[in-house]
Amino acid sequence: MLYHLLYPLSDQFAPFNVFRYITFRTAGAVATAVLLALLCGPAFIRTLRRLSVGQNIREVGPQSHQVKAGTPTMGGLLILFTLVVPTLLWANLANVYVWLAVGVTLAFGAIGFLDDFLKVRRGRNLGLTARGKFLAQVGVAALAGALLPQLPGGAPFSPTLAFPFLKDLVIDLGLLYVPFVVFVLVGSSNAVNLTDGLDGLAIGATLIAAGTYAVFTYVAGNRVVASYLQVPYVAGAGELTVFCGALVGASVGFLWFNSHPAEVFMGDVGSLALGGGIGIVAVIAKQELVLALVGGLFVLEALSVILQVASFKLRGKRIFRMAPLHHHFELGGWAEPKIIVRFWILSGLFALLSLSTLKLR
Ligand code: 57M
Repeated sequence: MLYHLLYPLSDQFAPFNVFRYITFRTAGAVATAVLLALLCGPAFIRTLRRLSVGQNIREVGPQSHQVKAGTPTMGGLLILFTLVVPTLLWANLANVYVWLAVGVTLAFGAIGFLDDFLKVRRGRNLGLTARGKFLAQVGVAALAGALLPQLPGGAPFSPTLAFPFLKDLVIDLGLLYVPFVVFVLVGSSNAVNLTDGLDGLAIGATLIAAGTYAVFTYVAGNRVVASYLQVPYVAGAGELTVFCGALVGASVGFLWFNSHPAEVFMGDVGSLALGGGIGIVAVIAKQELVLALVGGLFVLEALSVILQVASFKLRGKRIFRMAPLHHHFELGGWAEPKIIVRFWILSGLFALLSLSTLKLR
């Protein structure tokens, strides 16, 4: 909004010329999101407590988690508020990708909210059925995938898949594009959801992923840089850098309260939204395959569950002490903070590796 209000005044007041720069508006979005979260967080958490929106801890979990019972959950509402407001404040609202990213994030958040709300109201860790949740996610993702090539304004969005390292390999997915987008969005949403099992773990990894995609979207939206680095140019994708900046700020702000010992959990309203938001940014920037690297921790956590369940069903034996992976180390005697920080370090290394794909082609 500020872009539309202040940039036109740059003729009368030259300093307002800065509002044309994505970098400046991204920095503004980061700062606004952090400030908003730190200002609104305490009152928001008090409200969750007053409304008894507390986390039910499942028996199956590590005993160490029982002390967390009653921790306010649905903190994802604060993340969404401190993500969307700065985005609408600092991004160019004529950019259709901004609205698609915000829309997909909020839609996944709504699915998570319903799940959290049912869990809290029933006083048990049983919200939406796994099938219901999955179908709702597939529906939102399919709509986003179908809409993308039809979006008004800007250059037509081609349903193609680019590959990291292989600059000349671009495949037109045609009708397979929608199922592909569904796979990316539903996969990333559930991967973040599974990862969100230790204080600050998911939000810290999200912070790193959002900062990494701020680079990828900036590059994708800049014709000169995209051409130099030989990555797909997506006209208008640069505005998503502002969205990624707001997501970095919102993550920093939430981590302030979610750090161990957590005063609040994000809930499915947060984890599903964050995964959906990172996923749609990766799709628009045409950097979907590299998401497996940027979100390397999320992939490891999801894989650990898939392997554990498969092994349990096929062999009747577990591979890990418990899945997802963070519980395996917890049951192995690692302290929670140590697991969290080491997993963040892994996330950071994955992010650096992903950025190397910009150069190694
Ligand atoms: C998402 N939710 C946390 C919190 C958070 C198939 C199976 C692997 C599915 C999986 C599952 O149900 N995952 C659901 C993980 C839960 O966190 C809540 O959920 C929101 C995110 N969706 O925002 O509201 C618990 O995680 C802890 N937590 C923190 N700090 C945080 O900042 O400590 C969360 C955020 C919270 C809190 O204890 O209650 C969760 O873990 O459920 N199931 C599992 O992950 C279970 N693993 C399992 O069953 N493994 C089996 C097989 C079937 C894979 C095995 O290994 O044999 C774990 N679930 C629980 N505890 N509750 C086991 C440990």
